[in-house]
Amino acid sequence: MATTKTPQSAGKLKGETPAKAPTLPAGADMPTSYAEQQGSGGETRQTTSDPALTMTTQQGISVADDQNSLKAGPRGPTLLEDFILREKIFHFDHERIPERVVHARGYGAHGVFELTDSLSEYTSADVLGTVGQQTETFVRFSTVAGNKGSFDLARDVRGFAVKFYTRQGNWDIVGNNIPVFFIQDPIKFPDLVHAVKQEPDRAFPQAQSAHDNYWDYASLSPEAWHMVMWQMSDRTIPRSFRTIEGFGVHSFRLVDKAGKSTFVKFHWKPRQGLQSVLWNEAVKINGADPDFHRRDLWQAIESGDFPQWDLGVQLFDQETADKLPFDHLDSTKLIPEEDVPVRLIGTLTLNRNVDNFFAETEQVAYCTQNIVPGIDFSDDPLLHGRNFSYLDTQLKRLGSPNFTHLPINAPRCPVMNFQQDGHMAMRNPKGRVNYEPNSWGADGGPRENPEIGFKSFPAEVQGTKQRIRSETFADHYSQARQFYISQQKIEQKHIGDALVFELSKVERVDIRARAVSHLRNIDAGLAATVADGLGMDLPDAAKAAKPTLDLAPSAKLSIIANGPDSFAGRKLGIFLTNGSKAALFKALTEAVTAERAIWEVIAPKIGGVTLDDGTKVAAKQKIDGGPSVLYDAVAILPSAEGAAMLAKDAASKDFVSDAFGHCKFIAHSAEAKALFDEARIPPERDEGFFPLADGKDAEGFIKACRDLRFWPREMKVDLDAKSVRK
Ligand code: HDE
Repeated sequence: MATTKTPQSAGKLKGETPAKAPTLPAGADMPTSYAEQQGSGGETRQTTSDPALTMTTQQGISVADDQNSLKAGPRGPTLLEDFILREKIFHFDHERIPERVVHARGYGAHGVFELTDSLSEYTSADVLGTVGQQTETFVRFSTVAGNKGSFDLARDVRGFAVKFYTRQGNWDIVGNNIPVFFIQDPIKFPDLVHAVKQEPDRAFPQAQSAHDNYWDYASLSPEAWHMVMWQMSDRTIPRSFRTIEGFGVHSFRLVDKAGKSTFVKFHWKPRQGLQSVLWNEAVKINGADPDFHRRDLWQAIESGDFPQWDLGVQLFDQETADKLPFDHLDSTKLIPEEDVPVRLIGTLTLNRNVDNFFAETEQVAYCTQNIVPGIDFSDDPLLHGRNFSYLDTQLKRLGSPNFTHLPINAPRCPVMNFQQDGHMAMRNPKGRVNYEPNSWGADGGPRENPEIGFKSFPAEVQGTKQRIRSETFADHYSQARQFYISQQKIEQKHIGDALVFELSKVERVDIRARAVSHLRNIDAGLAATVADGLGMDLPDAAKAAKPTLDLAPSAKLSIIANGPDSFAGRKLGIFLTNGSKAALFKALTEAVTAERAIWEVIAPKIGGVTLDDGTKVAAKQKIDGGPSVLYDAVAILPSAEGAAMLAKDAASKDFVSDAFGHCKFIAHSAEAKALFDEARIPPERDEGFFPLADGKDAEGFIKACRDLRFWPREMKVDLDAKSVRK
């Protein structure tokens, strides 16, 4: 008897009568596709009589029972003959692929890139040529040091990797949210990564640089200190993936049709503005919602609030490069925007969440070597190391040279060559010819195309073979100082706080001292602040290969100077109790919605509250699960009775005192006073507090929230603020 299956009748053998659906008790809610019954173990069994819904093995054999393995007698032993059990467990045992060595924790989304300004004058790349052209993209954001299951708000660099599926093949910009890197030579990368990840004997700390090994390495590596300054800034605790910049870091080349080359650095500028959280907040968010960043991105896209970035380019020629006070091939340096302006040429919009995290986000394989005709590499040695590493790592992680056959990695343009076979090959050419040159004429398969094929820029190279670092890479502190003096006062304070925090976790005193010795070459005030914060004497300055230059500050390096101009896309937490004023709640939610921001209700019980006019409002969070760290600003609107009750509740008091300590804008009803008093909020309210009496107050409050925080408060609530440099 023929037993072949068609896709339409998958699961059903021809000529077979489907089993009868079991009957449910009268009145039971009968699902259309399956019936429910109790299994012999008391569990719910869901069976179907629809062949199209019938479960099968990987070989397509219909499964009658997925809850009980085949046993000799009801109490076993289990029989080896049970191929259904063995196949299911076998597949489960092999579900994991190795996580990425670095950037293991990440989150991806699909999007589209639209060109708004043509670069055809500089490059033959099709993707950068025609204004209005749209190119499909896939973006993956990540942290670097933590394992796949680590928390989102680690103090860490964020990866910002973009794959463009262009008509000329895949182009990847595998960048970070920081424009420079820790090291100048790829041979150092394994040591850097070993040093920052968990210490090998004890396997902790997870996802943090605050430990001896990291600071031992950094303090022995002067080239790392520009990046260390960025790492200790609030750039490494972003509010959202939506609020980070992206940088290609290295110089690349654009090459025009005539073969002329122009250097280029790539930038992603978030339309949402730069935003970060405070360190104490980050620590608490990690406990309250370890998935804070992925949830935020997923929710924004799911609700249609698509995040956008402008792609910017810094274009410069060799002559300009020669005038810079450092070498643009050194990845520990950036080119200030004041020296070479960023030209915005297109917009990236993330508009679709993945259907399957594993298939897309986990299996996407970015490679710095993925460039298209019209784009080429510079001589940056770090980039050359990466060009080897990314291809190599995909073989380990994805297990086959055919990783480009996976839908997330497959180019959207034709792929034709004579590479063949290998594990899991999906793209298998037909025909007799699998080599070239061949003389099979029209049946001979793809041919080279000297006209449009990729040609490397014919840069002249010469030199003696040697293991040496260029003298032009030797200034390690000037740009570190420039970064520090470009920060606003409160940002400088945060850098000092972060250094003190991290070095306080370092056990060896000599490592702490060696770290501070570098700060002396960067900024005397910062070095003094950190030494004081650590309770140690100021060490001698580290030996510098070159004197530190006084470069002009660059406003583009500050987060606060490049923040958002509205509260759009951010989240207000509204804390309600029974009897809260309906008029205030209504005015507030209207003002938030008008600003294109979102709000969430927190209440003593998840079932919600009844307002003073009898309206019932559902809660999104019960107070214990919705601490104020999950919100950008808060409104505390209890009734008098509610406030008296909350004043006795630890979680409610934490909600208020954290919002206060984290410098949030706080709207409140007059009745909230009882709670504020118990939470020991100072009775004199600063200008970050907004008493709400009517709808107009609500608008004023939301307008104030456009600023990230009420920063003047931080100087009052933080003991370390005393030591901030005047
Ligand atoms: Fe990476 N890096 N990297 N890196 N990197 C990887 O590739 C490497 C560097 C960056 O979301 C790995 O597919 C070397 C700089 C991102 O999938 C690996 C060196 C920058 C991602 C690797 C560097 C980055 C990675 C691990 C020094 C910013 C995540 C898994 C020469 C410009 C991409 C993988 C994603 C991932 C090697 C330095 C960014 C091991 C050898 C500089 C965003 O191949």
